Amino acid sequence: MQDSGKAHPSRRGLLRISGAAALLTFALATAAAPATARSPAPQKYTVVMANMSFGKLPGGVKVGDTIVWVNRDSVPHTATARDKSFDVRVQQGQSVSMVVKKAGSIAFYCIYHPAMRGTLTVAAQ
Ligand SMILES: [Cu+2]
Repeated sequence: MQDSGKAHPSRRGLLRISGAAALLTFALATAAAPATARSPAPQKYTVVMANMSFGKLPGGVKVGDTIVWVNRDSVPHTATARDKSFDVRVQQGQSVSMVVKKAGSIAFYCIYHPAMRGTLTVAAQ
């Protein structure tokens, strides 16, 4: 909102301010509908760790979605982002949920088995 810069705005100034408020209200109301339509509910995806590698990585992941890392091996694994944006430890036979916080093309690996690696592509919301 613009500041008129006057302690006692003229009648004309008040009219201008209320006109701006009406325009802003209109802009917010018209912007709200498409924004809602473009933001589907957060999705949940599964990535399997098996046979000492990461399984197929999901496409279409967005910030706010959940990834469930499932470890089907008999040793612990991690999914550790090289940029430190996530670091999930998953014991053998367990699964761990992670909410995706950051957009980008995020390379990750297992700290115990560095040959295990992948790249998760995340879109902004
Ligand atoms: Cu591992």
